[in-house]
Order: sequence, then C-alpha cells, then structure tokens
Amino acid sequence: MTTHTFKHLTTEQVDAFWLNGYLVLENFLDSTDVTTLRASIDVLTDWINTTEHPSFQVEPESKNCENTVIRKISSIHTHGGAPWDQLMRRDDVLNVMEDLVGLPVQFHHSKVMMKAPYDGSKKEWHQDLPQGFVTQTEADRLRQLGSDLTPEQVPVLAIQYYLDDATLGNGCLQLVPGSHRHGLFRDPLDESLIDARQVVPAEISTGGALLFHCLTWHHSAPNTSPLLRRGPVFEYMAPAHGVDLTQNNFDDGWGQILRNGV
Ligand SMILES: O=C(O)CCC(=O)C(=O)O
Repeated sequence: MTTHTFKHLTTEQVDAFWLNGYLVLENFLDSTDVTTLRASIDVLTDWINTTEHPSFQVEPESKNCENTVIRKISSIHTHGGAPWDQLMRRDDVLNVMEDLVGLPVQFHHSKVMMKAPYDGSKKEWHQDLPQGFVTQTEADRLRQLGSDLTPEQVPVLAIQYYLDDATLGNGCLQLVPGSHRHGLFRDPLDESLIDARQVVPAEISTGGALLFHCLTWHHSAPNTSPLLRRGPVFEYMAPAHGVDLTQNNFDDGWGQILRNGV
C-alpha cells in the first residue's frame, strides 16, 4: 500500500477538509505576522477615509458619525503592498494549498473582511462559487446538476486569517459541515435550507486560519460586541473539471500560477 506524503497537513486534516468542507488551522500566523498585517490595515484605513475606490466598501448603516467604517477591502494583495504579496506566496500557504488541491496552485482573489465594533454587518448565508467566480449562465447550468456537482470538480478554496480573536459576539464565520456536497444553490442561500442544529461557529483565536471550500455554506452575523474582527481572505485554485471558471469578475492576478508541478 502506498501512502501519500503531504507537505504541511496531515492525512487526517486533508480527509477532514474534504469530508466537512472546511478545516481550522490554529496558530498559523505568528505574532510578528499579525502585527505587520494589522499595521498595514491601519495605514490603509487612514487612506480609505479620504479616498473613494471600487475596491473599498463601507458600512452603509454605520452608527459611527466621526469616521468611515470599512466593511471590505478587495484585492488587498495589490492595495496593501509587500506584506500581503508575501502572504499570498508564502511557502507554508502554498504547501497547504498543494496538499488540498494539488498542482498547479493558482491565485484566485483576495480581500479583507472587517467587522467593526457594533457596526460590522452580517454576511448572508452563501456559497462562494456564485459570487463572481462563474457567469450566471454557468451557475444556472451547475445548479441543474444537483449533488452530481462534486467539490473535487471545483478545487477552489479560501483561507481566512484571523488578526483578532473571532467569536460569536464579533461575528465569526459559521458553517454547515458537509454542505459542499449538496451542489450549487441560488445566491444568497435560502435560509430555510439551514438546519441550526448543524451549524458550527468557527471561533478561532488570533493567528489562526480557516480553510473552506467554495461550495461550503457559510455566513457571519453582525458584530454586537465592542471588539473588532479583521479577517483577510485569500482564495486559491487548481484546474477545474467540467466547470468554466474562466469567465469571472476578477482581475488583479486571477489565474496566476504560484506553484507549478516540478
Ligand atoms: O468574514 C466574513 O464575515 C465573511 C467572509 C465570507 O463569507 C467569504 O469570504 O466568503
């Protein structure tokens, strides 16, 4: 019998990812990484307060009258400069991706999801795949396949890094294990699909990371606490099978090969 040697993850972690559609990696970033990335977001926040750009999304219903409250910074790997570009290409990150989706590992997109104290709004239940990854026509076709659309056909996944402790109070991600095997649904997901007993909150400490598949059902609640939650997300992919990912809303390096087969 041959056993596969993975580069970063254990066999149990790889199996758990494909079984559940997500995986938690505690202590993935060290305190220097966290400090550097937080400092970069602070600089960007000052800039965003005086600049309008389609990549910057603010909280429309903010209660904070003094400052712009940022909800999302798209394409952080370009707006944020060196620390983010380095994060995108880190060997340990690419090792994780290679372990899960194989080679070549390609870049998909990046963003920072912010949940400001008391102001951070919810993100509806959704799957990432219909959110600009494919055309409407392709999404319609894939929905017809039901659970015959397998997650292995679309090896696209996100890694969200936590620059603060993520808790239910400040709007951590919540996921439904195994939902990546149910096929593709309308976006956002109809909440009647969600069985509250199956929902798992991803309460993850600062420095931890969450991997989730682009078909996994997930959402985050509003931040009802005084504590900020910053969660940069980078998505990666390997070639899809029977799914057209090429017509999408992403530029800024989409499809760039970050690690090739040797
Ligand atoms: O961080 C969040 O609140 C939501 C993130 C998310 O749903 C996503 O990246 O797809």
